Amino acid sequence: MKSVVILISGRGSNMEALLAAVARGELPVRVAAVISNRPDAKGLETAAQQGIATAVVDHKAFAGRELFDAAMAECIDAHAPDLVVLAGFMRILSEGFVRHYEGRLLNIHPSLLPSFPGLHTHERALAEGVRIHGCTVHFVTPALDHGPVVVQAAVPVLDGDDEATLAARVLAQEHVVYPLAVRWFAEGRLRLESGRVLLDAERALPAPLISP
Ligand code: NHR
Ligand code: GAR
Repeated sequence: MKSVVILISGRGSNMEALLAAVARGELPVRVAAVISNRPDAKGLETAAQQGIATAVVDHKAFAGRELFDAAMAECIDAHAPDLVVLAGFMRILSEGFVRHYEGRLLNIHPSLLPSFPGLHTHERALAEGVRIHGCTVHFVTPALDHGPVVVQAAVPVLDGDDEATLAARVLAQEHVVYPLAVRWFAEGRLRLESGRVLLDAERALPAPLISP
């Protein structure tokens, strides 16, 4: 069974959705650890209550991003995971870190990428007046929120929505698609090849060099 390390920064509801899917037998992975860059992340308590190993790598304790990323990578690699999952993780990761986990690092972003990369996505979607919003699971590449898309879920923007109501509608979909994407990876059905996402793609065997 594949093992997963989940990185969080706060509430951890996406982490909870993943753990719940594992508990229901719908997600065949072993969650090796939950790691936060913030010591006060609520999700750490939730994970510990469920018997999952937790760790904190506090970005404030490091002089720069590269040093933080190196410490984070060391903490992750101690668990030798097959997959690293960003679940509301709020620190931009350096190119070296991202390359180290190429093809085994997923993120969920609260917009329909490539619209609204970065922060404050719901506020910006409301300000733009879009009628459809949503979330995106993507492989992480060095270009922030521009990695190859695995799956997206769309929701309507309704009259009278504010940031909170819109965020809640999107979050409910995040909790559906993230366990789905991680499951595809766990089952060996999802991979990144030459920068493209492949789902259920059988590699054709090379034709044998035998003449009749
Ligand atoms: N790193 C790389 N290289 N590529 C991506 O696609 C990444 C990434 C790191 C995180 C998640 C992302 C999101 O889904 C993610 C994708 C944090 C910021 C940010 O500006 C932006 C996007 C995302 C995560 N962070 C501030 C920073 O200076 C700090 C903000 C805070 O601490 O609250 O790192 O949206
Ligand atoms: C989620 O909406 C996630 O998509 C978003 O933050 C929320 C975290 O909630 N992620 C980002 O904005 C990354 N920059 P959670 O901690 O309850 O999963």
